[in-house]
Amino acid sequence: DFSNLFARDLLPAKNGEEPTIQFLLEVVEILTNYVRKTFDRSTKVLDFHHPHQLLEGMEGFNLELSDQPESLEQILVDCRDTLKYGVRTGHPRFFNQLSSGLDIIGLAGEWLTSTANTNMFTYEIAPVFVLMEQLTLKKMREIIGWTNGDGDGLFSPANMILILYYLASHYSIKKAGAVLGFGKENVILLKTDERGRVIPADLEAKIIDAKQKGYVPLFVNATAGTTVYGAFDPINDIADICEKYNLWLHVDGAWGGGLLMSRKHRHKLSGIERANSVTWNPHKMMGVPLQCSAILVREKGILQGCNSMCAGYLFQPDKQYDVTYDTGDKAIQCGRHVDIFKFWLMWKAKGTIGFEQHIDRCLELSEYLYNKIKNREGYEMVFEGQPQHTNVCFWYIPPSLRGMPHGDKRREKLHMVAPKIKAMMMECGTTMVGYQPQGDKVNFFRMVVSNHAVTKSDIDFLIDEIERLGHD
Ligand code: ABU
Repeated sequence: DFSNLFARDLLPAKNGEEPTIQFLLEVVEILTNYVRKTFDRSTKVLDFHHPHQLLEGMEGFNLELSDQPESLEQILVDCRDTLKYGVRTGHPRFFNQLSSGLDIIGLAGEWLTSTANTNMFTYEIAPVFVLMEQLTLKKMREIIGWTNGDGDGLFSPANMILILYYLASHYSIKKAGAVLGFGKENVILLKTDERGRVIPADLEAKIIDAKQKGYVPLFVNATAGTTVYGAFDPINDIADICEKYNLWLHVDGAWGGGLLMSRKHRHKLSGIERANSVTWNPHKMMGVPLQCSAILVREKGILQGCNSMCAGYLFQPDKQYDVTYDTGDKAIQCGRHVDIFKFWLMWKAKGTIGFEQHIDRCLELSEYLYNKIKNREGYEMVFEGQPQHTNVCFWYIPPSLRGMPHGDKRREKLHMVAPKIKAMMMECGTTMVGYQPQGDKVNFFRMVVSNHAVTKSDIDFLIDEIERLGHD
């Protein structure tokens, strides 16, 4: 009975050991129940409520903060309800985001990380985690193809760390241009082909144009796995141009970097070893719990050189150990969360081979979806041909629009279809998939697979659900 117990009764309180253990066991039961149900397809993906409903308070669950402490019983209710009204991103029918799934080893790693509750900035308080990070980053650099895995890196949300100028890419690059003081107008967008891949000739033309205007181009971002189309830019062609004009080449492999683990698919990133820097987010395609985002650079010492502020109270040079293991001065922030342990633990538990199997399987599942719908009545693909990544982009055409001539009226109506179906999916709680417009294309569905729990039956379910909800 926790109704008469409060946080003050837990450790470090005198006699706090027993209630602490009992309380934590209750929490573990809540979490393990949640985990069990996440993989149970009869459980909904979400129990949707509008913001005003949650803010007004649900029965027994009030988001308002109070002056007086709540009992541990209420705290346990708060834990249960927080999960109840959230979204099960590990559910096999959650396809909404590039990061999805619930890896049990990764979860254990995250729990351990929170228990250790330390900070990555110095070896003195995170000796094991700092070494794990260094070894894992070296392994990733070897996989990229940099000689001996030399270079540097950090697990830290990444694109902002780099100096930015040219792109055809994720909006974070444009945002970084603004934050870093270059200005959005100095971030130049490149033309892409119908599949969303940069056209190298356009890059070269824009470099020449910028130089003629007296600007100094310095940075090119190539994307390996764009967010919507899953497109891979031709890195070798872009690298040739960067070498010719002496520009820094960054490869944003946040989404597509995971394919480096697959002997079958890594050719899509061919040329990545020529990059000066790479972003690679294991929390996306590799199923590592959020957040786990690596920035890797080929030149050793450059992170320290760019970011070091030598804060004397943290990075004393006269410590008794090799202070090059104090990684904090390389980062743009001070405190840094331990993102490495869950990834390192998963790598230990699966082996490199396990990640390869995961990647290959996700790609096979999206191929299954593509083959299922490419000629199916009521579907139109957004671009021709097999997708490069797991992104399958398509329109669902409800029966009432199928005979309608192409033109503004049809476009207007089609634009409303995906949001309407998505809203119904969320109200029913059965599945979630993303949609968006892109350029002159009206709203379409973007299906992605990165969750190791997904099977062909879940892909079939999604299609059945779209047709059930979209049947007018
Ligand atoms: N970093 C972009 C992720 C967007 C998405 O999950 O769709």
